[in-house]
Amino acid sequence: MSLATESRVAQAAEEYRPLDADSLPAYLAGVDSCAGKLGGGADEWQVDEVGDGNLNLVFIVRGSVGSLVVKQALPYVRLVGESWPLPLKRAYFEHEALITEIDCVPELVPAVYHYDDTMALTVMEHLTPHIILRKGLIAGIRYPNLAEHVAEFMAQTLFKTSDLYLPASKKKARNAVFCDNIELCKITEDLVFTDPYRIAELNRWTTPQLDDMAAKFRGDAPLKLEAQILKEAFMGRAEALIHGDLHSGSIMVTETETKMIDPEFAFYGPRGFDVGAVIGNLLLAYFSQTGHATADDDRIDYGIWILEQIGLIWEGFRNKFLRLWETEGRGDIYLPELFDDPAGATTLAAYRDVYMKEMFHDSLGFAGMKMVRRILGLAHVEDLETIEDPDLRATCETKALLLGRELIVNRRKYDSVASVVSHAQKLQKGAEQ
Ligand code: SR1
Ligand code: MG
Repeated sequence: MSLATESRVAQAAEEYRPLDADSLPAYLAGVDSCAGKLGGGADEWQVDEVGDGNLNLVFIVRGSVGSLVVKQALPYVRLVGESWPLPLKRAYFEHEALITEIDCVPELVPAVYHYDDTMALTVMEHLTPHIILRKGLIAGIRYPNLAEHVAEFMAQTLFKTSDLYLPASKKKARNAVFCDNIELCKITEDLVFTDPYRIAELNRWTTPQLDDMAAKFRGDAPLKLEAQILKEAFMGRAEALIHGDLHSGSIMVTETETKMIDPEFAFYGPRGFDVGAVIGNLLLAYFSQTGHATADDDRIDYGIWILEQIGLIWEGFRNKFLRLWETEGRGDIYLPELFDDPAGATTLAAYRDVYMKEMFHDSLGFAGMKMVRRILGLAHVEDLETIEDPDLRATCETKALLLGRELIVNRRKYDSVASVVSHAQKLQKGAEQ
């Protein structure tokens, strides 16, 4: 732990206190930038605790003039309780990541009004009438700008924090800052890359329906080998500042707007991890659609819409990333004069091709890991959990597990999203069961 971090942690231990609906107004009244946004006096502000995530407190505060959101870290994992302590310094990394993202794509992240290191608290723009994308996908809502926005967010943040854009000294310095986000990385290392492949106390799944499948996964040598390779990539490849938890619960939407939230898991890791999180969660949404069908809507068309978004997101991301490379590639890793010779253009095209193909395969592997962990690990997703009939839920989950495994083990065989989509559709129709 760095000295700066140590002193921050020590100070936080002395003065930190979790806020609640009674104490928050007095706190905000002392912060001019926030009090002004709310308007009126603290006694008029309405506070609602709305946090439904796994880790933190989240409040919406409404005043006569405006509203805002307060997110405060708790010293433990909210989902599990005080038996699982978690350092408050994650609020620092979340704020650092947020301001980096704001530099890259201000229109795609919430504005930050105030940050308090000691209280592990950030005050942000209240996104309204936005809803969590995951809830929109469960409700069967289409978002015409989603793919474009998600692709833009990932291309800008993953390119502009990489060696293709930053001088090596700056990139290494930023990497050093985020290296200390150890405990949140460890959550991912355990919950995504390890626990679903072993007997672990916190694992859970739809039982008894998936008991055999869970056991099979724990004994599946090719699957465990590739999971291990992907875990090493996650732990060792400091390619860009990744959001680190870019699932559909970390994206807020209206029909026209999209905002990426909650980057507390951010660190310098493999670019494909964010892309994979998006793809994996859309695939989970896809396989859950049968579970949300009604007499009026079999959700087949909506499932097709979800699959189309995966293609649009990958292609949009790829094109935007390559365009940024062409127009703003100035980092120490990339010297255009190296490609000035007669064969240069071909060599550069080949390099870009290898770069994007590797990122595509990484993304598919991470997508698969994200799918498996949400069905066999601790933290599940509402898309599947809200399917009340356990047999129907297990049927959806089985298809998702089969595709997850396929993407992990055979990711290098796929050369396009179309081939992934076609495999997903075959599984959905039961052709390969
Ligand atoms: C114990 S935290 C469980 C999960 O919640 C977060 O959103 C991350 O995805 C983490 O793995
Ligand atoms: Mg979160």
